[in-house]
Amino acid sequence: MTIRDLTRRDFLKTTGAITAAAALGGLPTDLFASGPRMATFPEKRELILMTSRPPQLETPMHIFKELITPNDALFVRWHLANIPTYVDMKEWRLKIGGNVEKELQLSMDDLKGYEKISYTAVIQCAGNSRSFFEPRVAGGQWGHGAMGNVTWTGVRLKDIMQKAGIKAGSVDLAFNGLDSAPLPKVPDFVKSLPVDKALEDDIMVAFEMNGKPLTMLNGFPARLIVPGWYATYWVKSLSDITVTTKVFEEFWMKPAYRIPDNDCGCVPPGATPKKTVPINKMTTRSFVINPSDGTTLSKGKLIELMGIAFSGGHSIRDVIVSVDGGKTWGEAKLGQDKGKYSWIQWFYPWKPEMTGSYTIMCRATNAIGDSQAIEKLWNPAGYLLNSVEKITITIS
Ligand SMILES: Nc1nc2c(c(=O)[nH]1)N[C@H]1C(S)=C(S)[C@@H](COP(=O)(O)O)O[C@H]1N2
Ligand SMILES: [Mo]
Repeated sequence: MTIRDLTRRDFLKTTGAITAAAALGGLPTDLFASGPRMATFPEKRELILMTSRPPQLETPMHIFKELITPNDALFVRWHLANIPTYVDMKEWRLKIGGNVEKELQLSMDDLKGYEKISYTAVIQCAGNSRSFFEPRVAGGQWGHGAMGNVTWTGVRLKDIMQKAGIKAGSVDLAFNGLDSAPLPKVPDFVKSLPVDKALEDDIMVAFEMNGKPLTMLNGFPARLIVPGWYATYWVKSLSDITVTTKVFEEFWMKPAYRIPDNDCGCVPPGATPKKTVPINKMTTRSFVINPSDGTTLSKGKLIELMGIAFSGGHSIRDVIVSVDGGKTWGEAKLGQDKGKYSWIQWFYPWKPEMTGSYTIMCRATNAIGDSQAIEKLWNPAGYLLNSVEKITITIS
């Protein structure tokens, strides 16, 4: 355990709260004071530990000051405890089968024979930010760190499928990886995409992240990339692609990973959706990254507020920023544009002239006008959260 992700002020604040509780005959003094539990896994720096079997690791927010998330800092999420820890590349093949003209078994060299493509894309877990749902919902209690921005390199799924030849009457492509469940009762993690979606130009079978082979925990040796859509479809350690003639509705497509079938993907808190559809593209989001929540800064000094914004495959048109809790807003300057799937940095110079507490907020709008609401939406699985985020800082 470590306290390195808490500012001194946070630490004192937390300790103060615990001491007060302890004085009331409540908690042991060290229960929360030590901050989030950290762990170091192979090829990873110290990250926030959610669970260790299967590995689930969250990225601390300060990492997002960087436009590209380093490989060793990218979050990790697996569903099943039997994950690959070693892959013999002499044996590994990507198998393509089902309703195709010609079954394929591609080695890594075969895969690298297709035309190479590369782009930067946000990877975000469908459950990112779930711990901020009100009322709370079951499932992994992620903060905001189940996301990252990575440059992916690989080949087009479309080119591989063209070689295999999808036969008439095909409906879905199902994707399976090398992981498996320790108990036969737990369904294998298999995800599917409708044929039309799977054959879009930008769907990638990636073998590199930020110019290096994928880390084992992020899906070595190859994974699917569905840019703009939640990472649940980005099947890691890909081993099998099967073309189906029926809608693929096994556990991880139904009942898991579904959202209410309406415009907001939401229902009133506590309600059960009447009809659901598989989760798909990401909502528009933005965050204040620097300064971090709870920081104290000096009066009369120019600060550059900085953050990030992204949307489900649409560029960010603008980001507006408020330093007075949403009463007034100004437009931020946007940073380097790395394409519609990447996040973009925003910058907002500000010189606080008075001491006190300030609530800083940001709100992004994408190229087709989708934006962020002040009010939080709700659904029972804790997906799609994209309300306006705020942080509080002190000027002294
Ligand atoms: N084979 C396999 N692929 C998978 C998963 C999994 O459990 N097994 N989880 C998915 C989910 S829900 C997420 S959020 C991302 C996480 O990717 P990362 O671990 O590289 O961050 O992988 C996706 N691909
Ligand atoms: Mo996820």
